Amino acid sequence: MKNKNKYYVTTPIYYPSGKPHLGSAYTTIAADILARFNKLMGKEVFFLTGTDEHTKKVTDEADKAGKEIKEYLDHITKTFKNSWKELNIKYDRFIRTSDKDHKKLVTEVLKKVNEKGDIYKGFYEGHYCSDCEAYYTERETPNLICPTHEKPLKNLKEETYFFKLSKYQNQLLDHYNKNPGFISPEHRKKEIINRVKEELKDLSISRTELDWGIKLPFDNKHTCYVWFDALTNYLTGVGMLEDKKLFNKFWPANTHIIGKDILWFHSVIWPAMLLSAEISLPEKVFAHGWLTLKDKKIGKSAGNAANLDELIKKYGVDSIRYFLFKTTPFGDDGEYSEQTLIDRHNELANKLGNLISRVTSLAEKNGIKKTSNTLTKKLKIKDIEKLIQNLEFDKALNFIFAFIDTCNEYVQEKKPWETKDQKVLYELIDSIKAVSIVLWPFIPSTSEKIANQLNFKISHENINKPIETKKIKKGEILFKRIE
Ligand code: ME8
Repeated sequence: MKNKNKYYVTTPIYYPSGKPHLGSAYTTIAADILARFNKLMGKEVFFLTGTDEHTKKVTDEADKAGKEIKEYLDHITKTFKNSWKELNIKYDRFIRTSDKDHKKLVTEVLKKVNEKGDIYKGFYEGHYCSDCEAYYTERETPNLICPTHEKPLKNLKEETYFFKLSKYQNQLLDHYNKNPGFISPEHRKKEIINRVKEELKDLSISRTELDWGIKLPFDNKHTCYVWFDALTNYLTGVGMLEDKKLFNKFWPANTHIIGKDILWFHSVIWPAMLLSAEISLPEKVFAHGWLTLKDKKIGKSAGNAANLDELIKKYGVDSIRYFLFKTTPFGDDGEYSEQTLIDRHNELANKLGNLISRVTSLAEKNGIKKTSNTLTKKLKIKDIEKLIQNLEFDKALNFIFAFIDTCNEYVQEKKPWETKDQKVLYELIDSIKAVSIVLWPFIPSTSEKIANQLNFKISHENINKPIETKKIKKGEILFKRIE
């Protein structure tokens, strides 16, 4: 039976061929928002992220750096962990595909799929992008240039093992049909379904030219295709091999969050692998849009324009988190600009920061008196919760900030600096409490500062439970305006 009290969310596992950047941070923060939100709703949460290490790019980068692969990987995974810590990401496991349990599980899955008769030996000839680690047909890319990386594709000719992806065409279509929420957003779902209906080719899942990776258990001259290896991380990460109890509690995953560039792998190849291995399918695959710079996907090459460490230093984590999810609907592409980031930061200062500093300084001076709070009724909690659950983060933030505007207008209208009305000040303090709790998934460290200052606990039941604090102290300035 379906366990509604648990929530398992994943990010893609990133190629550790360079430091994390604003694009990888985008997905990881989104997963963190969902993990925190579901925790707040009282669910038991498991949040998985990590690195996808068996890619040729890793060996190239290690060579360039003059390091052994392991030394290079240990160093770069540390930079990922550091960045996630800086960004206040609270994952439960950081999986590396070089982890022992993962290699063992990939071997098990390969054996199972092979025993099922879904793997056969053949010969592959076609085009490959080693940055996407993906095969392309001439129909998809008539100019033989990778549509994502804009680099020439490599011509591959080799003996390979194929996975019988074509066999699962009808089962996949049936699954999409019966589970309309499986692929999101809607317009991307249509594209995938049309492609699957048109044709599903068997997938080459091994390479003889590459040594770096996991060997096929039935032919050790072949190295497992990096995507077959990587997708399996979602099972290893939640203990399929080493912790059955954990696995039984959390699998199937509730939400795989990914970028639109890797939707095919997650909505077609991954479920087909699971069908073949007779493992239940995840509930939802959500493909978000790209952060772009001059209309190009931000990546390592974006350089300093979107350097994560610099941005964190300059604007603070919560301004970045807020900016990323307030500016663009999560499913769409969004053009990055530092000016927009500054505008968002100032919005936090002018709206939230201003409300808190005015109200707490008046409450410190005049005191507060408990009363029933009519103001918080205007905070549309149920709508906000539904929007977050649907990954409509920008809309949820619009609702929350509309309420902050209402609170600021209430201050103007009631003029507590003249009336010294302790009941009005109580209503405002109690509303700040409610708003800080719903903002916690988005800007956790700010919410926690407010909770410390006003002495309440961040919990779902406290959204509507009247605040008991009697003495209010004005705190530090939360966001300094940038001119
Ligand atoms: O694809 N905007 O790893 P990867 C938004 N290892 N999101 C972006 C982005 C941008 N400009 N740039 C990157 C891989 N991303 C595989 C995944 S999963 C089993 C294996 C995010 O390092 C986005 O989520 O290329 C994208 O899907 C992911 O980083 C790709 O990271």
